[in-house]
Amino acid sequence: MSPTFGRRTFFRGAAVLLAGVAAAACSRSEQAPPRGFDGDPRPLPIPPLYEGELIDDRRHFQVTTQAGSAEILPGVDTPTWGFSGDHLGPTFRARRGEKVRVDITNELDEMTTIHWHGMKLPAWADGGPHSPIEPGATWSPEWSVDQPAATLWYHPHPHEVTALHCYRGLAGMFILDDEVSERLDLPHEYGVDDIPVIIADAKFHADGQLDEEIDPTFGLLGDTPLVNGITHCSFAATTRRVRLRVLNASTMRFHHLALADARPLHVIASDAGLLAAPEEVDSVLLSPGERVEIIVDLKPGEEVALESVGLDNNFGIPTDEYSPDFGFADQFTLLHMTGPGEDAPEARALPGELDPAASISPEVADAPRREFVLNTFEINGQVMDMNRVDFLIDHRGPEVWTVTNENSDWPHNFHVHDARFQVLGFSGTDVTEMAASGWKDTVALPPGATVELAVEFGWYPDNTVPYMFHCHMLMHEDSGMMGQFMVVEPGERAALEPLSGHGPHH
Ligand SMILES: [Cu+2]
Repeated sequence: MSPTFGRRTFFRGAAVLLAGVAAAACSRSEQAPPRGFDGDPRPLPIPPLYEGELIDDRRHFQVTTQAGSAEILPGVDTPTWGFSGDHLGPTFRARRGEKVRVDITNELDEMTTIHWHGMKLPAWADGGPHSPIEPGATWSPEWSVDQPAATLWYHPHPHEVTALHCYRGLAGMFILDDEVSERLDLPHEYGVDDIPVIIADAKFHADGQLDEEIDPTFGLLGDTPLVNGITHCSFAATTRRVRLRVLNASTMRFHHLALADARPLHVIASDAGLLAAPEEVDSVLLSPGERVEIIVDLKPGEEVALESVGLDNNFGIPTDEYSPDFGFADQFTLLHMTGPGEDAPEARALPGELDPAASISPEVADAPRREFVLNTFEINGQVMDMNRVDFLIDHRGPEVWTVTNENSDWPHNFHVHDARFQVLGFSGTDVTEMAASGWKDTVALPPGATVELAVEFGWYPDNTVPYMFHCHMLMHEDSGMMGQFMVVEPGERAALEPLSGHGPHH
């Protein structure tokens, strides 16, 4: 029996968007489901695992960025971009202590960059807007993995066109392992019981081409959710316990994740690695760029779906006719799951302790403090300028950053490169769904909210190349909601090489 289409699955704008496109498609709920959701679900595609070539203690990876086409919708070829393939990219895997080198050859006909989201690494290797890879060129960053096990990801970061490059399909997962993660009794067989779940969204023209019109308010916010690159899919578990590594790779959409039968989620890891202990929650909110690892136990023959359930509070955004609808009340079935056969061995008790080091808080009583105010496309009243370095960090210790969303009816989030942070607390909002456990690198901000962060940086002093901090709603980032900082030796001044036509617009 195939899983049925849940009552929660509908999209408020679907009736309009689907008019004349899929009017004939049968719908089992009153509202039409997004396009591609009729019929039985297809098997969840699993991006290939890519462990590179280990030579001595150096792991060597090679990828291309290329154009292709993919069957995002069943039976329809949609032009897409991918890494070493048509759409999305392989899942990189490396271990703490290893050196990593990646050769990225750009086979697209325009410049892009590749950024390692969540990685602590030298600024020249970070892949931000200052590291363009021109068509036909190969860029070869190298770094040493020196951070705890985590689910990271990689995606383009060219100034002003990041959203479009990600939307076309350039996104992949980067799993890091370490001694702690390898010792734990957690599902760890990639594609079997350790499953990447890359959530994105799209909007389509009638012919199945991606609709790339960038709305001045919503950017490339899509009406159709995709998991690992396709609509409406199902994972057939062969074990009673699965670990979902969930990445919100959407350019603009937040997802409030829950299981369809409202059973609790067991969260084991946040953006930057394992929690100190599993946390049982009813739901978890992922803003663009955030990750969460959850454990789901499935009985033989059982069916359950991972859903995006609407937020009753609309993330603190007024629901009057003047306020934009960013989709916080939308409900989607993201991924159907079916349980294993009767002969699947019982799962053991979940470890009570995961990574004890994750509970250690940085000492911030005397730490330097900085304030960031987000408003429309500006941070602290300024839009991004690739020739302006906003501040220097010339010490090895943590800092306390206070970030405020000053907009009354826009959501934002905040991501810091070469860093991880703990959320010290939120104020100025009644919304409580923001993911705040453990070490993170991206945090969601409802309208009016202030969040206080204890931030730790990777120490790779370099006064020539900056790191980025920005809103990870990619249309906001592309529109200027980004700034630059450098990590430098004590007392050192910035020596940023001025860019002259070095960006995407030559
Ligand atoms: Cu924003």
